[in-house]
Order: sequence, then C-alpha cells, then structure tokens
Amino acid sequence: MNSHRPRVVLTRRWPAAVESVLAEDFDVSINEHDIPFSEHGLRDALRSADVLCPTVTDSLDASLFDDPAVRVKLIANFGVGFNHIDVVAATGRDILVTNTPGVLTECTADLTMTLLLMTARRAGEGERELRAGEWSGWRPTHLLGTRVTGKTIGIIGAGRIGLATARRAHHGFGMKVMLYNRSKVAADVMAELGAECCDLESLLSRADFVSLHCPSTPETRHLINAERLSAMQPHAILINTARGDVVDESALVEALKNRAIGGAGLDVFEREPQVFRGLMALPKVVLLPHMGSGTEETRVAMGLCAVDNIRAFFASRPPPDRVDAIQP
Ligand code: 8YV
Repeated sequence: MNSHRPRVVLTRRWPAAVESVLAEDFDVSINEHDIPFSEHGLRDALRSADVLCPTVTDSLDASLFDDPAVRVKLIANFGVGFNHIDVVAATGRDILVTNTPGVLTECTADLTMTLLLMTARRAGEGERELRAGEWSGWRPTHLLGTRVTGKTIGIIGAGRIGLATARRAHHGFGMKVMLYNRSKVAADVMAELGAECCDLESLLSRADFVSLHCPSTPETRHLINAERLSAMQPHAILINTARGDVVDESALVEALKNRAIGGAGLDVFEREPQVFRGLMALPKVVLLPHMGSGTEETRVAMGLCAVDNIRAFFASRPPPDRVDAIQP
C-alpha cells in the first residue's frame, strides 16, 4: 500500500463496487461493522483523515470543527441533504464540503409517489390485514381509499426532486400541480407541468396531496406545524420524503387523531431512527425507514459522485458538487 495516498474515511459501508473504485486511488478506511460513529469516532476521523465521507446519520456540528487537531480538508457527503453538517463552521476551518445531487432525483421521486399511492389507496393497511390472516374476502365496501388520478398535488420546494415528483403526478396521474418555492420557477417548467405557483396558505387550503421537498434549515424547521395542518383540507394527505424536522410530528399526530387531515406518508422523521410513538398507532399513516434513494443503481451512483468530487479535489480541480451554507 502506498502510504502517500490520501486517507479517506467512510463512516458507513458503501456498495462494494464503489468501495473498490475508491480504493484504487485512496487509502480507504472502511467501517466494517457499519455501526454509526460516536461523537468521539467522528472527532478521531476528522483528526486522522484527509477526507471524511459522512452520511445523514453523522452529526457534524460546529464543536467538532473547533479543534486545532483537525486534519480533514474535504467532507464528501454521501447524500444530497447536508443539514447534518455545519457548513459554515467547516468552511471557517478551510474544509470544503460536497454532496451528491442529481443522481438520486428520480428514485426519490419514485418513492414519493409510492408513499402517495400507498397512503391514498390504503396499501399498508391492506397488506397488514392480509398477512395477519384477517382478510375475509372481497366486498364492495372493503378498504376504500381515495382516488389519485386527476387530484391536486401541492409541492413545497420546487428543486430537482420536487419537480421530478410534479412530473410524475402531472404526466402519469393527470394531477393538477401547485408549487410553492422560495425562488421563481422557470416559465417553461411551469408550462410543461401546467403548474400554478402560489403562496403556502393557498397551496395548503387547496391541495388534496401536499408533498414536502424543501431542505431542512432553521427556516423550514416545523414549517408544517399545527396551524398549517389545520389549514389543510380534512381529506388531504401529507407526504414527506425531505427531512423529518420540516414537520412538527407531535402536531401531525394531533391533526391525524382529530381528523384535521386525512393521512400521511412519511419516509423521514425528526429523530431517526426513532419514530414518534403516536405515529405507530395510526392506521392511516404509511411509515418507511428513510429509503428514498434506496436502489442499487442510485446508491452506487451516489458513491461514484462522491468519488468524482474527491478525485477532483486531489487533482486541484474544483469539485463539481461543492456546497455552500443555505442562505436564509
Ligand atoms: C440518503 C437523503 O440516502 O441524500 C439525501 O439527502 O436523504 C437520502 O436519500 C441519505 O441522506 C444518505 O446520507
């Protein structure tokens, strides 16, 4: 082994094919047991590696960068969301941060539609009933869901994944699309989707399905709170494949119990891997374990995207996916 090769620490196991590609050029330290690093483990890695490759399960807060012994020069995140990394603190230590945008767009949008369909058509309830041996046979009134085709979807956050979801909803299911975004959406995209841009209140009061696609920032924390849930229609369904803390989970449980909204499909949670207890008991909620980007193809592509960023960095080229702190 060439000891001059940059040292890259992976905090979790990556698809084997990508670990091998990385090992061609770098001295890679693999987390054999795939158990999340403790704070101490992260501190050690920041001191001993040239590149740290974290995931959403690693919290890299400012205190970790406030350490004179930090050696890392690049944080190549495995994932597009980087709310678990204090980018301002990292940048303050001359550490560059990159992510893996683009490659997970389609699969995450696919999973958004999976959750939407499962929730609307009560697929989780049906599967649980059948597996429990409780299906007594077909009847006209059994497990009636709500129609998806032709309904209105409100997309909060019209970035790559939000728009990919809107395309599926509009072209695949003839849905009317409402968009709420902090910056203007291009006119040709609006035309393609037959979409309407609107304020949050109008989206919440008119959409049959509300799907969250904004990043987690201090400004979007609990964006969907008790007041906004009560602004939704009583039959409306909330879908979250973005980040758990965009929704106040305790307010969501109350809204579901009080029938202020009709259901929820969630792939992300405020305190992963813990799931707010009240949610588990609600049948009209579909719960998935943060698997939006979870396909073989996409996880390999995410790893290769991180490898591209690391290679560019050591070839003194600007890494293609450098991130800056999201401006409020
Ligand atoms: C990833 C995600 O699997 O990329 C993201 O932001 O939420 C997921 O699709 C996860 O973040 C990996 O770190």
